Amino acid sequence: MPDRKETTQREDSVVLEPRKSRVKPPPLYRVLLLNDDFTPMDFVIVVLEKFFSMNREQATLVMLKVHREGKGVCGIYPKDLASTKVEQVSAFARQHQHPLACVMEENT
Ligand code: TYC
Repeated sequence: MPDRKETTQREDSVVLEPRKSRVKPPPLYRVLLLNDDFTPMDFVIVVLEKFFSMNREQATLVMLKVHREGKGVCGIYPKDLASTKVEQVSAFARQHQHPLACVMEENT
């Protein structure tokens, strides 16, 4: 049995048609920053630039959203990369003695 559906065209050439995949793609994860009363706004902007490749304007908008609404999405990644971002941001915040919290959640 051929692995894919075959169509025989005129002149006997054969086309392999695209077939529906039966596996679902792996889930993606949102990486979020949580608000607190102590981490300086400028530090949060630096985090967003350094770890999430945002420019100053994007970083400022996300920081202000977190400040006003309590949390905000920094990026959406496969599980391993999301987990690495959470670890990197948490370690960086700890080194600078800020309580900034970074978490991940499945992007359902
Ligand atoms: N709320 C902080 C302040 O007023 C700023 C802040 C923003 C802290 C975003 C954490 O994820 C955060 N200095």
